[in-house]
Amino acid sequence: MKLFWAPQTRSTRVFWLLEETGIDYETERVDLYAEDRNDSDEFLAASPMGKVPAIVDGELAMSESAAICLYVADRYCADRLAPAVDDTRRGKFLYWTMYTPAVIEPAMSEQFNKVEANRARSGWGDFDSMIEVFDNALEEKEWVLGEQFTAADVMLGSSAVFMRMFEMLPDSRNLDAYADRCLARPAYARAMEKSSG
Ligand SMILES: N[C@@H](CCC(=O)N[C@@H](CS)C(=O)NCC(=O)O)C(=O)O
Repeated sequence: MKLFWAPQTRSTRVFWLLEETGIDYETERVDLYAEDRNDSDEFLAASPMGKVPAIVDGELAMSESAAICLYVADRYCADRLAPAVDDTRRGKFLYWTMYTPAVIEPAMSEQFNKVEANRARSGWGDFDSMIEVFDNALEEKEWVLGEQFTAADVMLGSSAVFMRMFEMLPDSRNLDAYADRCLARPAYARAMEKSSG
């Protein structure tokens, strides 16, 4: 498996997931800010929009961090990082893995850019409802599905850490403690080291 990445981007979450799996992988850094950016055909086949992260795994070339997390967890770490398809927790696992790109990120972007929210018309609701739902999901839980850490926590945890870094995380005991638990994982520390550039 090869991971295309750039420092301080969503690539970190895929590094984190790969470190959680323990599988071997190689990496190729993409210079997103090069003046004469000349992306390789291999990278563009994986990421037609030229965005990181992206992976190539044998004949598969793909991008979108949540899709990559689902693919890698299912393919290489089923049961440990992803509940099986016939596990009753599977639906919530999919819901929470997609919550980052479908709800957290658009709501964050709206908040950050001071765009007026329209809760009913936006698929992601608004920033405050996004936080409330996220926070409630972690009430008395270590990880979003309970005791088991999964790929959904990689997506959600990276978002919680990111929001805290940008001082967007409101006072919330659950989310703050969750971000701390993510940061304390050895795989997270290894991912930060490898993706710091
Ligand atoms: N929805 C995508 C977003 C990917 C994305 O926006 N990547 C940014 C870095 S975090 C990027 O590659 N930007 C550079 C560019 O668009 O040229 C995902 O979750 O993977």
